Amino acid sequence: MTAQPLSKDVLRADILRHLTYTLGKDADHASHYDWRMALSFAIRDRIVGPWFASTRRTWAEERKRVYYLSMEFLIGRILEDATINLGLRDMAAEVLAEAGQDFAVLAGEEPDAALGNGGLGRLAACYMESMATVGCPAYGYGIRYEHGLFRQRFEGGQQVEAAEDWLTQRNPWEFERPESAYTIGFKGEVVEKGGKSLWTPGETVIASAYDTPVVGWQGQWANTLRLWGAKPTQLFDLARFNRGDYTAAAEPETLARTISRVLYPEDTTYQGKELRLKQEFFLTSAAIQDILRRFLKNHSDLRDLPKHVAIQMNDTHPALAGPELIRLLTDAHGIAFDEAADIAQACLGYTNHTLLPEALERWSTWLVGNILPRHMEIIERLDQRHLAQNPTRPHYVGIVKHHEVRMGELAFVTAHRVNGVSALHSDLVKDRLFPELNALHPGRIVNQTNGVTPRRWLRMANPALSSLITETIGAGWESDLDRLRELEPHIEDKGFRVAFAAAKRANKAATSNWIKDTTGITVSPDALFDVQVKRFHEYKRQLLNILQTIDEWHQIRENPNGNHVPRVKIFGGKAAPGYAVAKEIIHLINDVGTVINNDPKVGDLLKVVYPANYNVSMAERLIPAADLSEQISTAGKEASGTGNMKLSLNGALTIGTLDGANVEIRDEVGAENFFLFGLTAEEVVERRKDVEHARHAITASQSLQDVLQMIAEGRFSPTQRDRYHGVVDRLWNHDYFLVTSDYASYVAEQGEVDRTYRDADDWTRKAALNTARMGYFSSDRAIRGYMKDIWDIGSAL
Ligand code: NBG
Repeated sequence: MTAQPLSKDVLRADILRHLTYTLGKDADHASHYDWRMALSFAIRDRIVGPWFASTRRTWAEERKRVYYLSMEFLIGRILEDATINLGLRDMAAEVLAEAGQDFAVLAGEEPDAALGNGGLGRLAACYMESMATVGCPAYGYGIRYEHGLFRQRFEGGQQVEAAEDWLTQRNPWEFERPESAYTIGFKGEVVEKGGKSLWTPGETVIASAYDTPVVGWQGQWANTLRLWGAKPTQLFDLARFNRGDYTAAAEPETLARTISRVLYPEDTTYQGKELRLKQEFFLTSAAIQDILRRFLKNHSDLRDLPKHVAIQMNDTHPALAGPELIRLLTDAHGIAFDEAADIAQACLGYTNHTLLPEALERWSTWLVGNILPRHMEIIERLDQRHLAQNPTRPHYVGIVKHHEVRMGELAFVTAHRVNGVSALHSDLVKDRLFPELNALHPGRIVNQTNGVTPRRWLRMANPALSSLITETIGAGWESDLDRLRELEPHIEDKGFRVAFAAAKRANKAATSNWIKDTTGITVSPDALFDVQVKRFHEYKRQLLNILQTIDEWHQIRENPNGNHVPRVKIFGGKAAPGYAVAKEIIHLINDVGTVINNDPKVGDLLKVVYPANYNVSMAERLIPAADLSEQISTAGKEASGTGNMKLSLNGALTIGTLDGANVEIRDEVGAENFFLFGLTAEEVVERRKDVEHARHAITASQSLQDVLQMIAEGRFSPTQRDRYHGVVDRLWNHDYFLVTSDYASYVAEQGEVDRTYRDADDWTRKAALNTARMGYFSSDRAIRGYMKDIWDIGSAL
């Protein structure tokens, strides 16, 4: 099953063969691009063996498969990750060096596959890699967006978005499968005939498959990520063309392709746009049709479906999976409605990723009825059936209410398991989001705390620390992350701590150079690297961080000879294009940075760095260089976080609230190795009951008054002094996310961070303990949890 051993000669020959015959290039004239493509094809060749072997075994042993339905897969680059998983990284580098090429340079030129916005999409990518590593037979189903998440740049400190174009270059990782295509219908009408409902769609498009193999650690197993591209059912209107109507002739094609053209850039707000609903159904219908076709190849009784099929809905975006499966079971295969609903439920699981009310999808019944008339009928019938089965259901609970289809309730009712993504979040899903449904269905809601893949996020991103770990505890921790605990006794050795600190220092030095190259800002690798990288959202409170930065600047100016710990404040992240408040915070951070970075009184004591266009590749660069991880969301708002796990795993200490997985991270690494501050989720609810909470918090803190005063005066926007009046006004009057209430304890805890950092050896001990105790947060553990508690599936390895 493992990848065949490969000699250097064979790899070299493969690369040259691809250069010559796949790219049509003579080695003497080949560009970086050509070499990267040739290398990628040669690596892909080595994945095909394990991929075929895995597929054959799954068929032969009639194994159950997991189908992971997700509107987002935030993959990043593939080349280096796949090469490392195959154990070919060093060999590939040597072969290329002999040809005068640098592996790292070539790998660094691969565009990120940015088919996702943030946490939800990156989690899906980690889970695909872990399912391949632990030998869980699985398909990921998603959309092959032509344009992934927008590219961000700053103009005058403000975010400007541009289209992203990863597919303008050839994508060497995918196999186009024109033969795997399904018709997806929209609109039209439903007619009753002989007790049967017949839906005749008014519009159709083709969903056409593109397969990317995903190989696990050491090439022992590989699964498929199947992304659907939209194509027209009718290619070209020749009659119109012949009449001279050239633009109109291409119209059907343009319209169809729109469906897989672009990823919606909102991660936590839902817009109710028709095209988005069409995208969701496009993915879901293609996936369900594909699942049934595969099942029916060697089974005939659809009642056995749950024995062979587990379908996971990644958030509510694919929540039409239930209605679509029921529709096909009833309308196309003649199964009675109730039985079809039971079969669907036994197959389906639903993961909730957020409690934010603005993120919960609710489609108007008018829109659903218009775009998917048959599904609207099925949804209403499911709602009635649920009420009939649960007569005590309160009148205000249900799938269809106030002329809206509530996708959360739909997903809950159609699934046999519903899960949250951290212990705290799962409790809140029970108590705050679905209390009534939880009472009717005790035990349906379970927890699966998120995880991250240590192959990409430690082994690949942090070779310096990875080598030290392997030297210290031996190989194999990459697929058995609990083994990091074996580091603990070594942390008491001075020699180990020196080596640990040296690895961090090397990462910081490399990142300092990169910061200089990308932003022009000079930073010292000896300063404390304080990192907040994530999407911009009010609840994540980048604003709190920049307020504290202003306070720090103020302290330095007031007392330039004080005992200040030099810091580099590093920000990274994008705001949804329509999210004005988040964009204003981005602008403020850049404005504050301009003032601080050019203040001669400050020098190396404080820098603010915000490189544009944060993405997976930038995360791989920044996370290994971080000393401090900012996880400062308003408690009760961050479902889990996964960046928090990556940073701690790479030896950063966290400053954070008791929110999401921070709670469990702190339990694992030890309270003494974590900087805790702020209100708890329960205190947050209490605090909001005081309508004057912000006024009370501000008047109690001289430092906060000073900071707000400086912003209001225009100290950071001298050319437009009132630029941030809105920001200051909101803090005084509408501080829903309790920035002001948590300010004082945050600033105090940052002081504790400084005191700890001054004792470099103690800091290193704490950092190393973070790494050693993060084994629990491997996505392998998370996937094994899903396999056991939700999917009821065994490993094939
Ligand atoms: C995000 C949450 C994060 C969580 C990830 C993955 C969405 C809608 N939600 O806290 O905000 O870590 O999902 O579960 O992206």
